[in-house]
Amino acid sequence: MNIKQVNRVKKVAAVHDLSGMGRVSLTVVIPILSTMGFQVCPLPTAVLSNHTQYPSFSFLDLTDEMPRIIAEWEKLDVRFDAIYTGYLGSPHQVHIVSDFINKFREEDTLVMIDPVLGDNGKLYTNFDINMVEEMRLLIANADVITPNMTELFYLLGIPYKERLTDEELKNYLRQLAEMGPKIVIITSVPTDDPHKTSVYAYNSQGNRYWKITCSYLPAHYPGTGDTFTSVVTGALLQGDSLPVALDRAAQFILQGIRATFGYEYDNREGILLEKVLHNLNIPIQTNNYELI
Ligand code: PXL
Repeated sequence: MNIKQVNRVKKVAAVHDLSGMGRVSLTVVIPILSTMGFQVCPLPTAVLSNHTQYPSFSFLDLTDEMPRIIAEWEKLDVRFDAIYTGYLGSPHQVHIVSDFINKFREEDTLVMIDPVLGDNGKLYTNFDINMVEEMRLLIANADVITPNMTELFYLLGIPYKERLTDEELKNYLRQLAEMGPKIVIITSVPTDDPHKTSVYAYNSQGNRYWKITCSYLPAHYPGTGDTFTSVVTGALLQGDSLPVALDRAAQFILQGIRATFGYEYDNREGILLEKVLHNLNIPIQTNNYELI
């Protein structure tokens, strides 16, 4: 083995935007994966003053810069243990990111794609159906995808529906897996009990479906999807099984929301991540996962 090419600390290429205010994308991905012991190498997609759930924002699209960054990384002969993509700055970036994955993916590389498109039944400001169509192409490259309920329906091209049975969810999970990814995880699924929320997952290698249910507090914080996927990425990289990775991520989100919820606070700033980051290094206390 070429000694130079061993990653003593595992490297994650993180393809997300950098937003100055509101904890989303790189400002969430970097602290979480660093705390879990991984080196984050950002390939920024855009620079924003703040995320797009505020009424206004500045936006610098880095589509033209990304191929230059990738070309330099090729010269450095850098190797990644994971490639993790999230919020893209333009639909065209899908082609740049697909090429990047094809060039840098090796047998053991984890390709994690969070198909960031929208929330609460709507696309984020700036995104249109063109981004949805491109995102359908991007997920074909993934080992793992983590859509929320809104993204699930946009990716499948069917109308949004809030309440779903386990059988419907299993069917949708399988349909998404048929689009390419080996593992599909659906986050923030409402349950019959308004005080609970669930995560559903399907691993096509083994054909098993998992469900994790945990407490729900009635508040919306931007960036919790990025937090969830970042923890799952770190957990899988450290060798956790899929259901343990999901448990770890769901419990961390709940800790973050509990640390924030009691304050009178502008929720657009996201959860008070800094208060709970250290929990990522504590073994998880309970397992809630079930096979469905
Ligand atoms: O967390 C998703 C996200 C990422 N990046 C930007 C966003 C959002 C959600 O609003 O606006 C810029």
